Amino acid sequence: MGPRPLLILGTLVALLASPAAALAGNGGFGPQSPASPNAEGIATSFWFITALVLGIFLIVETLLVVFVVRFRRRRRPRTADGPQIHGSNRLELAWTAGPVVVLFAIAVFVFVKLPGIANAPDATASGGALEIEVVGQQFFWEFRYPNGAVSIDTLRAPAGRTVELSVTAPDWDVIHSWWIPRLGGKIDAIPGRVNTTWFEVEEPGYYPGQCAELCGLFHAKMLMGVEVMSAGEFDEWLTAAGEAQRDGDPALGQELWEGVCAKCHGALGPDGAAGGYGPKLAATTLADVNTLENVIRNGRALPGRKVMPPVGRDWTDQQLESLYAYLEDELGDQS
Ligand SMILES: [Cu+2]
Repeated sequence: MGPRPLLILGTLVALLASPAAALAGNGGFGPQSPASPNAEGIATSFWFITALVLGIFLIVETLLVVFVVRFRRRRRPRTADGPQIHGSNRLELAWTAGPVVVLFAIAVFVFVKLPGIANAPDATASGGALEIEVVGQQFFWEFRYPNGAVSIDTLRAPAGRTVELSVTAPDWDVIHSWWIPRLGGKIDAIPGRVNTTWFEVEEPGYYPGQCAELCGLFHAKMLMGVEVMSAGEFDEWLTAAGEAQRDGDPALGQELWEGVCAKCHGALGPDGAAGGYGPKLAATTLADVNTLENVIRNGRALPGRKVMPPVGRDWTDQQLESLYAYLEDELGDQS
């Protein structure tokens, strides 16, 4: 073998080795390991299509290389035409039927998988499905549980039970997208519209996600996650949170402050880091409950420019009380 074929062979081997690296783990282009049946359906479809695509790629590239070598010019003069070949019914039928079969296989596979991805299973066992409202806002996620409890950015859920999510955004806000990769596909949070999705997780743990629709300057701060606990732990938490939040709960207040206020305005206190957007809030401003409520409910606008969205227009009084309770605790400690 001369130097040129060696070079070609070397390049080929290198190219064939690279998909292995690309496919390895979550650092590659594969989906994250699924933890819910709908995510499982998405991942299986992904790998089915990937296998077909890689197979076709190998066949096409191998043929290409074989033809390049076999039908190379050799000693024919540059100006001479190669042999003229016309028509081959069998070949033409094959390259028409082949892609049809491949596309049909993909369509059938996906349509078989789709109901298991889109529809939550009928939850007759274990107390039926748990329904949670998910509201996407600039720049946080709010979760409302059946007993009135609220949490911010971390959705808590029981293991082994179907959780159905109604995903939306308030009228004055923009479109966001709910996405916990290990628990299913993306679902848009659209102002004035309710989309539904679901998950069911067996393993307690934390499943991180992120807003998947560019929704403004602090889009990247819309991180969220699902904290899955055992059914007993979850029931305990939900009951306790529901009761505590009725009269203002500093724990929820902290979630509200950190999830809603601090992302733009920075941490509390003179030593706290400044926010990336919006002024750092002075303790005196935060202690003035009336001003605070007005800004939270109505936002702030300068002529022709929206400065701050009305983040808490839909908040319950309990949510405001919770925020005040937290601020009171914190600011009291600092003075
Ligand atoms: Cu968003």
